[in-house]
Amino acid sequence: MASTDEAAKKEKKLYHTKATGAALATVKKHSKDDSLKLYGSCFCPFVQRVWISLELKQIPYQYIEVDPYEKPESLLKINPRGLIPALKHGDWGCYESTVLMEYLEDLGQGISLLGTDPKTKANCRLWSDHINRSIIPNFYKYIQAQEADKQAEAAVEFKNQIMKLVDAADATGPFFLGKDISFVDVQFAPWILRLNRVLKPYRGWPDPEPGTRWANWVEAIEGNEFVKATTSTDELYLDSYERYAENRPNTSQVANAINEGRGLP
Ligand SMILES: N[C@@H](CCC(=O)N[C@@H](CS)C(=O)NCC(=O)O)C(=O)O
Repeated sequence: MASTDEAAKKEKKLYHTKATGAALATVKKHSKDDSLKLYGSCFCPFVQRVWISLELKQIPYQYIEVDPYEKPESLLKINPRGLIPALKHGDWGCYESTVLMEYLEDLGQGISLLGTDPKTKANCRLWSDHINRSIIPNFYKYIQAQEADKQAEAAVEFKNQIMKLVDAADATGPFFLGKDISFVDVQFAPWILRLNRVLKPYRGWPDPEPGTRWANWVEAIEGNEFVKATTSTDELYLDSYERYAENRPNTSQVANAINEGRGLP
């Protein structure tokens, strides 16, 4: 009985509203006013995609931490749906992480993540679509599943969708197109980071088998300096995702969409 009482009393962990570790240092470096503003939250993987792109390209920007569940007016003005990431460039604003990554690419500043070859670009867009449509929704299905059989089913599907991407990647790697990080890697990186920090503790997600193509990819993402610069300490992710792992009501628009069998918002 005591253990049930303890469980009932267990304090619910909430999402964080301030970056920690290396990500906090980056936030501080980018706190000054700039014509390019990224509205984001420290725990959000969709934001992290855009944030990594800015860091990789070394484009000057201002990082503005917002709580997307409080939906401040400054965010709603850019994105009436109140989702982050949102980008403001001068008087113009836009949202949707993939669209924003393409926008930064089109600015033509810093390194290019898509390159110039039309066929390579089309291939990257194809696999970016696979990440958005088939990998990410299965990440949430897996973390939100409560019954053991549903979790096992979701784990298989999630892994299968990842392996399709691994099979489509350059054979040597370690990144999707070869030795350099590019668009598809950045699209996937935030969820790769959350395998070890979220799916492992909450669902027992296994470490990749050493020496495999998949293991080398994960290692390369974890070791990239610009990915690291946008990553908080492990506790921030563990706490922020407890509400997904418990599938608490009204966790987020993403969680609702998954529970209702819809695509990502
Ligand atoms: N499809 C969007 C998804 C963005 C998204 O769902 N962001 C979450 C935070 S990780 C959010 O803003 N949630 C607010 C809410 O659920 O109301 C994108 O790629 O930018």
